[in-house]
Amino acid sequence: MNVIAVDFAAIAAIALIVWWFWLSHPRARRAGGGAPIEVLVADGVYTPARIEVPPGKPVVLRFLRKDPSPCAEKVVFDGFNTVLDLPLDRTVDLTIVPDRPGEYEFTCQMKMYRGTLVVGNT
Ligand SMILES: [Cu+2]
Repeated sequence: MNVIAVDFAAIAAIALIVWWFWLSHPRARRAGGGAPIEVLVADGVYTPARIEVPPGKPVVLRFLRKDPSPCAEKVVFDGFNTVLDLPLDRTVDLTIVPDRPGEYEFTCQMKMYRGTLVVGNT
């Protein structure tokens, strides 16, 4: 390998690191292009636990429950008057159209597992 090729590889690696740590937002998941947002239910948490969506557009949340605890068998969206049954190891889609900006919690029945749907233009 010649020296210039090595330099390009180093620059690409640095760019990737910069993107990963400063420019991407790994803790919050943002909706885009109408693709389902996958939410994993495992070990007592929803991942991602914070989901950002724009208002006025249908959003598909695709829950996959890997947590055998009975606690995980339902997810409750109080702000949308919705309760969803989550069978183990199967995906369940929930389509909602959040028309008002705000933060909406989703939880298990006993509110031990918690997530937030953030509706806004941020
Ligand atoms: Cu619970």
